[in-house]
Parts: sequence; C-alpha cells; structure tokens
Amino acid sequence: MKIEENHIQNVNNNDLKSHNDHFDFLSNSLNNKGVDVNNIVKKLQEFQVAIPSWALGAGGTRFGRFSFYGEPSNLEQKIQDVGLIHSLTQTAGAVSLHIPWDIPEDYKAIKEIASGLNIKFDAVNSNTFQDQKNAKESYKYGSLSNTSEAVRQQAIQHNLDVINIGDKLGSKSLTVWLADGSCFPGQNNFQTALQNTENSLKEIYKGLPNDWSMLIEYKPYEPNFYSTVIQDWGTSFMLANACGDKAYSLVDLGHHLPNSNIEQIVSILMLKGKLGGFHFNDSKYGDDDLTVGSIKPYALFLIFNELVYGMQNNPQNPDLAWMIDASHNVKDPLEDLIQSLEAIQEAYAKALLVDQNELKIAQQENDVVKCQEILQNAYRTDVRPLLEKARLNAGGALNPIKAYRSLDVRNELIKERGKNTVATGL
Ligand code: LRH
Ligand code: MN
Ligand code: MN
Repeated sequence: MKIEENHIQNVNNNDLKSHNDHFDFLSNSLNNKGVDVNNIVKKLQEFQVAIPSWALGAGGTRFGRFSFYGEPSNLEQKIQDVGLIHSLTQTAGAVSLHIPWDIPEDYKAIKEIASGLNIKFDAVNSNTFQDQKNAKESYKYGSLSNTSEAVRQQAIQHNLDVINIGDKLGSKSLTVWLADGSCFPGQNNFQTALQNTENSLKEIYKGLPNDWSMLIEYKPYEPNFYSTVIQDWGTSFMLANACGDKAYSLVDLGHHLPNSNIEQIVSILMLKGKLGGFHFNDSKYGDDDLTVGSIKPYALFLIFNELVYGMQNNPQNPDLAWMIDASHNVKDPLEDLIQSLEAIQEAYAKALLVDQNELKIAQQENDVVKCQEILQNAYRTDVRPLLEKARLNAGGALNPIKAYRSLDVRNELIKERGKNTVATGL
C-alpha cells in the first residue's frame, strides 16, 4: 500500500478551516511576543526522526505477544511501513536497522524502495545479546566483555560485519548496546569486564569508516540484574573518550534509574561534544519502551530545552542521530509511532519557544520564579497548530492518526499481507 498526496489532501480538506483559524490565532499572539513563527515551522519541517525497524510489529513481552495483523514480515515491508508513517507525518524520513534481524538480501532493491519513499538509513544496530543461528560461540556470559577471547573476537567481527552492511546502505553510524554484565555478586570481575569491553570497542572503532560515528548506548540493568558493564552515561562517556573522536554516547530515555535528571545528562554530554544520538520512548518504571510523551511530557520538554540550547551553543557537538526506541503490545504499532513522532515534535516546538536570552538574564539575576515562568509559559502553549502547518507545508496530514484511520491503512495492510504475519525482532 502507498498513500498518495491527493488522498491526504482529501482528508485534510475537512479540517483546513479549523486549522487556519487556530494557526492564525496562535501565530498572531506569538508574533506579538516577538517569536519568529515561520522559523519554528521551518525547523519542525526539517526535523526528522528514524523509526526503529523493530517497532513496526506489535511488540511483545516475554509473557506473550499479540499481533495486530498485517505486520511487516521482511525488510521491504518494514521500509514500506516507515514510508506510510512518513507520508502522513513528514517527520519519519529515516529507518534504523537491527542486524541480524534486518539483513538485506538484495541491497539494490532495498535502497530503491527506501529512496522512492524518501527514507534514509540512520544508525545500524549490532546485536550481541542473542545467540545467532549456527554461531560458534555463545553470548550467554557476555560478548565484548567476555572472559573468552574467542567470544570477544566473534562479537567484534559481528560489529565489523554490521558496519559493512550499513556502509552498503548509506548509513553513517553504528549503535552498540551490550547486555553484558552479571546476575549475581562475584560472577564477574568488574575491572576485567570493563577493560575487555574497552579493548573490544577499540578494535571495532579501528574498522569504522572516516565519516562514520560509533554510538555507545548505556543501560543500568536488564537482562542482567546485578551489574551491567556499560551501566550509565559516565561509563559510556569514558569508553567513547577511550575510543576517539568518532565515538559518542547515546541516550535512551528509558535507560536510567528512576528520577535521574536526564536533561542534565544531555546538557553535560553536549558541553563535552560527546552526545551522538538519542532513543526516544517513555517509561513509568524502567525500560518500558512506552509511547514518547505518554507518561512524562514535561520531562521530555525539559530535555528538549537542553537539546535546543546545546544545538545553538555547542558547535563542538555533532548533529544528533534522532531515533525512536519504543514498541509494545496493545496499540497498532504504526499509530503508536505516529503518536511518538507527534510528542517529539511538540516538545521540540515548545522548547523552541523558550526565550533563551530572557532566561539567561533571569538566571543571572537569580530570579528563580521568572526562570520557572519562562519555561512553563513555553510548555503551556498549545503548539499543535505549528506542527499542523509544518506537515501541511510538506504535503503531510493535518491530523496523521485521523488520516491513518480514514484511509483504513491497517485493513489495507491486512488485505495485502494477511493475518498470519509475524514481525521479526524483539
Ligand atoms: C536495549 C535497547 C537497545 C537495543 C533495543 C532493541 O534495551 O534499547 O537500543 O538495540 O533495545
Ligand atoms: Mn535503545
Ligand atoms: Mn531499551
């Protein structure tokens, strides 16, 4: 299935008048405050987020998996699904692949499908947290940190293979997330595990093309519940520094202990020029992978406030790889991703409304109340008409969920692909 622009326009027509009324009202009041509304709309139009290939099927937990049917069962179909989301939102112009879940069979064909849908290949993810079919060595007791040299070598080689696959597709970064750690005290020597990991990452780094970056993801626990080798941003930062200029930390919003100040982590990594990428999701308890903005939208706004500040003030930090990492059981996965994209754009637009100069003065004067007012005024503004305008300008849907439903996308996919579909991946 492909959504044509005129299909979207037909759906948009019903809501055009109400959109124009809301947009005019908001842009007048923002213009009166000196906000450059057109510039914000342009920034929203440019902002693209990669869809993870593993989120396109209904996610599962280890207790079960409930299909939404019509899910993609191969890479071609996954990219087609990203194309559907992109045509509605005009915000999902990239896909992030997980290897070996998504090894292309025909590179030329995959690249053609992607470029026909305006989709780029963002970071490729390696996977040394599962044993692969016919693999000689097992990752049961770790991969890059393993005490066995043969296991470490196999894991290093896998990462080099992933770089090679990504290179053929036009990717420019490798994301490494390790499940390595221990389940019980005494099981691992912390120092040996970290040292092995550093040495292994350095080997992978040597195989990185010049214009690539390596993104090192951290997570405090799960699947190991006593210790994790790359447990926090400090460890990731330390390893990125040990590897070199092309290595960076990757922040996944769900990979923190409760109440961590993620916005401060983001800010400090950008100051040091070491924030390379982002996995958006939301959580109540741990690595819940819930829809972005569904639980803590104010925290998301505060994170974006630091990202916007960093993008304006930290030229030492590279452009970020923006990715979603969310998936679960009870929503149509495409609708879920559309909601995540909307929440990301909303938080970004609100952060762009923060008057950084006014905030700086209030901070210098220690006017704590004013500082809070500045942030909360921006947060309380309903910016959705700006998002609508950005999508409209780019040929997208005023209301992507509404358009998705009125175009009956899921049923069309079920007609095409049938009911017995199983998405590969988690
Ligand atoms: C680990 C993680 C990591 C993986 C993805 C499937 O929890 O966030 O990014 O690659 O999930
Ligand atoms: Mn992640
Ligand atoms: Mn995760």
